[in-house]
Amino acid sequence: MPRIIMHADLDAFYAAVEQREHPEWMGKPVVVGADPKQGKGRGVCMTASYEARKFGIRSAMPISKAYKLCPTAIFTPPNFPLYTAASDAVMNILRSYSDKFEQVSIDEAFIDVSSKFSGRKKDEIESFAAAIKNEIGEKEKLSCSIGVASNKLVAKIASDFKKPDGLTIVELGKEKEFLSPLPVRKLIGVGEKTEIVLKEMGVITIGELALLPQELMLKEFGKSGLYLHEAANGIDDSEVEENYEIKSINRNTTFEEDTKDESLIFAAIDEMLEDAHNALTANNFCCRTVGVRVRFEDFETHTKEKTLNEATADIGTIKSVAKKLLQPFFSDNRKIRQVGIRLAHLEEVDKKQKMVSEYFH
Ligand code: TTP
Ligand code: MG
Repeated sequence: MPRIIMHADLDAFYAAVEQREHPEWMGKPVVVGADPKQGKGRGVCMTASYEARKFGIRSAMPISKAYKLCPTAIFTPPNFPLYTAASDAVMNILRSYSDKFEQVSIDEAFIDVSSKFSGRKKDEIESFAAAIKNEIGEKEKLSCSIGVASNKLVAKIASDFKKPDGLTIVELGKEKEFLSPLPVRKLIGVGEKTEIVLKEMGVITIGELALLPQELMLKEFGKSGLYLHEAANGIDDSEVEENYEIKSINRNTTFEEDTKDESLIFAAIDEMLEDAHNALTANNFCCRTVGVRVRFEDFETHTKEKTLNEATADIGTIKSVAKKLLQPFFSDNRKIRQVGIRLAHLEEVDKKQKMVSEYFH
């Protein structure tokens, strides 16, 4: 079955967070990075708002050069805790729309949403992606660009196609046509060196690269030549998979009004656990630790966790552990403002099964 994959990438991420935190910077050139010290500072730009990009300022550019291009820009040092928190919130939104989720960097992720559609109607896909963009805009006040395609390779290039605030859908069967006019550099794996070699071979666009015979690519670039050949032809079978680096799955719910209503609180916990459990099983994981987090009306926050003897992916077990952990909080007089859950010590189910079968054979 052909898949529907989306790639979302936040626009001018660090700079956009800074503009959100300093509304007076909205609409102005903002550069996040080193202190330019009147053009004599060292270090580089991490990113620049789109207003600053109009002056030619780019990521990785020396800050002294950025200062020369636009001395009146707002130069600000990075505030990583702020970016991490914004990233986590956005990733949770993206995850909530997906069957499978894979975070690629602080501001981009792939989601596999194949099961959300019965066909591949463009307007349905468009409104689904628009809903994601809307939620990120409403809740996090950030804008992103989304690319949609039948594979990760094309979806990623599509998200970069119309930035900022873009939405590009590449229809099934049109992958090659979409890639064809773009420069080879857009393909992951084509760096400066490969670009130069290809140029010497007379190849500038992905379409031209696609025409080179497989044998020639193998001869020129070895194994990666075969990858490049497939990529240029819009072929990529790699799955969207939860990053193996992830250590835990966390979810939080803030109530509209602070509450002591046990059924309301348990319902929120159940919903978050089911959502986290979906993420867990979609990626073939089980967990050993189940945790809950309670924030009272005065913002005092408590966490409780239980580590099980054996990893589990059983939703019943996970729910009953969480409920037991939560129970003592109800004897407190204060109302609850926010509850959260955490599944941690994640293990890959396959790995565990493999170990077991190796042990028995
Ligand atoms: P990008 O997604 O590459 O860039 P961006 O989000 O700023 O702009 P856009 O996607 O709209 O083109 O990178 C995400 C963040 O990573 C960026 O905001 C800052 C950081 N970053 C660096 O610190 N150094 C770099 O060289 C790059 C490219 C990014
Ligand atoms: Mg980005």
